[in-house]
Amino acid sequence: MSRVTAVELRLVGIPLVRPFRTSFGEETEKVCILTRVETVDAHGWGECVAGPDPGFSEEFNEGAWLVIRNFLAPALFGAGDVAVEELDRVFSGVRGNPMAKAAVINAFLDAELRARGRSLASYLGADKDRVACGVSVGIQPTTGALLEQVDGYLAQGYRRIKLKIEPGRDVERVAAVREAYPAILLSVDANAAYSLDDVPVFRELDELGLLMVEQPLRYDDLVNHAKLQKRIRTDLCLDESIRSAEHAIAALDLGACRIINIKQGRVGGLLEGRRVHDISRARGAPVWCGGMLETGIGRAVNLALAALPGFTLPGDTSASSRYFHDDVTEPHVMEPDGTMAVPPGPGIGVEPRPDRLDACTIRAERFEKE
Ligand code: SMG
Ligand code: MG
Repeated sequence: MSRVTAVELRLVGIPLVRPFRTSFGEETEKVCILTRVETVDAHGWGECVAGPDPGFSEEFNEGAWLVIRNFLAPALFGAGDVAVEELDRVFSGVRGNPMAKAAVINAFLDAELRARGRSLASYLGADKDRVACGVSVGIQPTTGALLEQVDGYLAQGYRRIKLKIEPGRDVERVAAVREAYPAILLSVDANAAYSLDDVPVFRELDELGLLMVEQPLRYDDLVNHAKLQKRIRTDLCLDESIRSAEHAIAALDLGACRIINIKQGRVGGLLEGRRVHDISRARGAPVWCGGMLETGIGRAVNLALAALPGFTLPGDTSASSRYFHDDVTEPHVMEPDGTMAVPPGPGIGVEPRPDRLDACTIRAERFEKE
């Protein structure tokens, strides 16, 4: 329970170590909003997983900025003393916009936990202090370039390789990686680039022993995912389609997927992320922690969530070095055994380094309770 006195937003930009190409676009720089919430007791940090354009979801940086400035921050200021569990109610006047809400809810929770000296992982109910790491490999210009990158990541210790695919750059490339590495945990992510007409493609992928096929069909289409799942052996995993615990229940009950990629930022923050974990676990569905190329702030949040007991598959929680030469926090480092430490300190357990934060800030704005 605490009272919010100020909310600060920063749009930050950090170059990526290499371009990241998916079926819906390419990024060469990470540009996102960092949130800082001040309460009467402490301050906390959050990160919005929206990007510069509405390509992955309807939300995008400039829109999220306005939602926070015009609606979420005023609602927080008006709420007085609140507990993090009450924020769903405080924000009930704002439909959707889970990424904007997550950025504020997580920062508030961080402040609460810092004030109490309690780590996020312990608050959430984590049962481990290290998590297994996978890595997501963007679409490469050639199969040779893809094999080279996979090689490099496996040498570093990553425990699961996920290949981004799109029509025309799928079966042949995935088969080449499978041939080179017959025994690795291998999955693919289509980011909604296919339709039910592509069942033959998924039947061919069925022969390659994949851990899962992630989000093959439209971002909002549970029914056709259920139809596809009936026609192939490989487990489907949903990402874009799951934007709340209710979606997770619907997807699992419909048979639209057997595995869920939990991105807390996509479902409205840590508490909703934990709900998705809980309902999946109760239904026996494995979950894993997705990634949105987060800075060290969002990565610390993901590591804490990924330490919950239902996260039984390696996630897209890769080391800072996979994304940035110079992160905003101290880098999160992966050991050669392919695991990364969950920050043990109070709250999310990391702070932005002031010099780095200033260097990568594009714009900042501060709102105070009147
Ligand atoms: O954070 O390592 C990461 C990226 C993981 O592939 C990844 N994310 O659909 O799962 C996904 C994509 C979405 C990010 S595109 C900016
Ligand atoms: Mg995905």
